[in-house]
Amino acid sequence: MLKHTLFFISVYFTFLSMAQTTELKWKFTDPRDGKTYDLGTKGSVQEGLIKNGLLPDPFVQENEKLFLWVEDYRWTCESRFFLTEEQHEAKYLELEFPSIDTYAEVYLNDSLIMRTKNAFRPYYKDIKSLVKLGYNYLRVEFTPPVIYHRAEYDTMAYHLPAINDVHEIAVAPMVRKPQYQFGWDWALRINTMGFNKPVVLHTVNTNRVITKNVQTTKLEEHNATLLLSVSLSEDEDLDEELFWVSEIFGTQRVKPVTSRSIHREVFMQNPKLWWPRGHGKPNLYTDHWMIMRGDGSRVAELDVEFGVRKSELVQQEDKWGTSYEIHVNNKPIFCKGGDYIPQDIFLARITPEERKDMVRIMDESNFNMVRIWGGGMYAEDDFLTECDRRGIMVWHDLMFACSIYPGDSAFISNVREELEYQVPRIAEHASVVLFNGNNEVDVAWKNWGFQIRYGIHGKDAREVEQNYDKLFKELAPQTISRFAVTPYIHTSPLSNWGKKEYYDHGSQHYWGVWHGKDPIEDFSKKIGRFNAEYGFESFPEFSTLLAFSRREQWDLDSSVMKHHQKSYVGNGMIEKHAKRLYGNMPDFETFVYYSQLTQAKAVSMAVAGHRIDAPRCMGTLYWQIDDCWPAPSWSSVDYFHNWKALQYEIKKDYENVAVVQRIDELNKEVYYVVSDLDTTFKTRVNAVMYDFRGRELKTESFEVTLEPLKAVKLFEATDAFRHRDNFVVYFEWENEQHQSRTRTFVHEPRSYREADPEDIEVSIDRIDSVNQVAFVRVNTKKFVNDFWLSSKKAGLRFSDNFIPLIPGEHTILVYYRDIPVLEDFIWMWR
Ligand code: BMA
Repeated sequence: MLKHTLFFISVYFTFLSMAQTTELKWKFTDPRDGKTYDLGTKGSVQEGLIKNGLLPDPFVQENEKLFLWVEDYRWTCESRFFLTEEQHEAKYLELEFPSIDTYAEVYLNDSLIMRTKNAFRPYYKDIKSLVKLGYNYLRVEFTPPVIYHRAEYDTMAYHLPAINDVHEIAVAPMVRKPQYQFGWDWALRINTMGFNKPVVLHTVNTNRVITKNVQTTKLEEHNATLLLSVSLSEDEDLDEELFWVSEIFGTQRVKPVTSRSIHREVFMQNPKLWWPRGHGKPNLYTDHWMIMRGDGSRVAELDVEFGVRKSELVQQEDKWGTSYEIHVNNKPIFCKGGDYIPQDIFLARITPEERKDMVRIMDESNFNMVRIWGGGMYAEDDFLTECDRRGIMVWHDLMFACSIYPGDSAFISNVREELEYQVPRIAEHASVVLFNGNNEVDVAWKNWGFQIRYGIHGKDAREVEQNYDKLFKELAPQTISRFAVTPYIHTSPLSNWGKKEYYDHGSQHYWGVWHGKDPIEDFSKKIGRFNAEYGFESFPEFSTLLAFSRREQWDLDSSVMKHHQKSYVGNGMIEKHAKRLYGNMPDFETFVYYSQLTQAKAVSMAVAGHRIDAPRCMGTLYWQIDDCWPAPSWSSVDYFHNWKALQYEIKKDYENVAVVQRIDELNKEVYYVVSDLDTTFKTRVNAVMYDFRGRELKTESFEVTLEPLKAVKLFEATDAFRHRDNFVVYFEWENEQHQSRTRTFVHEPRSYREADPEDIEVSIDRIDSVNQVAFVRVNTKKFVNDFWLSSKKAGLRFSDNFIPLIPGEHTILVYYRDIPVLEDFIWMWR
């Protein structure tokens, strides 16, 4: 009998204001033979199967296919915990499931205590009256979404469109769990079941704080009004009058709002405002709060970090159409960044360090905004805190994407509970400047032919539209306004791509090149008022390819390569554009290299176009920053955080004061200086032009006065030398912090003879083992374009890459964890 199986539990005691927190350890049972295995404190049954050697790594080869059967069974997880007398006597004994995935029945000592149906919210249960001294047993029975919804699915009047759900029973929209785990055009399908976070037992004498929140409700020239709030996990018998003690704001009498929430309004004179990166300091305050009863007993005690700022989404009719601008503290901000997806198909194994590293990469690459895309997971606090501290604004989608969602009362109330938890938690972060209801749900219904494809007409179609309004125009904004002053928009994009006038109104996802047949140069020409998505795919570097394929499979037609390409458009699109830009690709390695160059060029063209177009265009977020497994995709850094060519290019394109290259209407290359600064800024831009033999041809110097959000044209490539074709132009300037910045472009209308291997000598010049930097010297006898230094070993970072090298000596800094040797490196050029 299962319940008699003895389990070990690992118990971590954390003493925090008298609280004991115990992370439960789980076992799971294989439904095929009844054998039990360790799961650990968190994770899915799929991860448990991998850990116990019952299934292989799903990322490798086509192993994903070996996981599909898991969804054909119900799964049981069990745990046992021991209660001491002291714990048993605690005032609250609470079980917390921070993110249980998704449909589960929870039994405590064989009695059903909870049914769960939403992985986006925590579940709590006060078990004080249900537990006994000594051992207690927990059993959780998971039902996969396809089984849970099967009967309903079979009798539905129409199926809810869910184009990315690859299962024949496509139920993704009905299920409140990350939508990409049902399959996506950059993700494998692994529909996890289990615990995204450890399940904890709290034995505490004071109620627990679930969310804390600080909202800047009013911002005037020299002062701000803030609303502070705290919500508790259990109903509490609160006094009519409580005392709120704050290190910053002093002590104040407050009245509870409900038996679980307490608010306090405070005023601040001359607050130090939180500013996005590049516009000032991201000032934050730290405070310690204590909420007490009249008799001195504590209701809550906590540390908080908050920022004072106001954010607005401004949409106004203007001479071009309708604007879409983020204003922070009354200043319009040009937003630069990308779209973020979950960093793994298995949420439980993404570490805080990996999330923080991703924010660090954004910071290093001069982002001031990241969009948390709606088909994934609500951002973790550690990610958002890192954004707060680095001044990276967050545009946060609610978790709905590319499907049609139900609107029945059970679904609505399920989402309401999710938002009541997520909104105050997320809105507390100063970095969060915008909530967006969904990704592409509105545009999908209006433009993707769902009505015909899914046979949704007449009253069914009206129901779809009513459901949309209920969810995204009533429930979401109403719930958000109860907890936050953060602006809300019901969808992104507001305007479809395609017709010319579409680009003049609101937000835009420009997919004309990838999903349409637009030429690649259209990236710099079809510009929305705020470009929240646009992108191009590439293949990851060789060490990443080796993580899932064998060398002999390095062929676009090998079934493993096809398997890892999840976009219906496929590798042909990459090949087509790469070939046009760079010529024939003799082998797979060259294809990988060209794919990255093509992607970098495509996105860079777009960014230059967007920045030059300011203030008509006020935002650029490319699709997509990261990956959830090793595979070709639109990402700029791969699953292992290796930078693709695009990431190096983006870093240069996103400088506050940047020299960018625009492809104009006549496909000419034109160089501009752009600035995001709030004030007029004067600088000198020096341009030195070399021929491919490294001879200096010409030097020019430009005194530029950069008005906020106005680009200054420097010159056209063809004007520089009417009689010469190929040349390199090296720009040098100072930014607003008097730091020297450089950027090199190659004007290459004519093909040239590529340097031979013997023309290039690569050596490790010096190792600085204190700072863990290797200085790699590259000596070239001939001109080398787009020189790419990569490593067979993963985990190296390079100061720059994919760069043109004029004949001579060049140094690339390589940041390492394990000292690299020359044999680790691979280099490519063209
Ligand atoms: C947009 C995104 C994603 C998708 C990407 C590439 O639609 O919102 O849904 O992965 O395009 O097709």
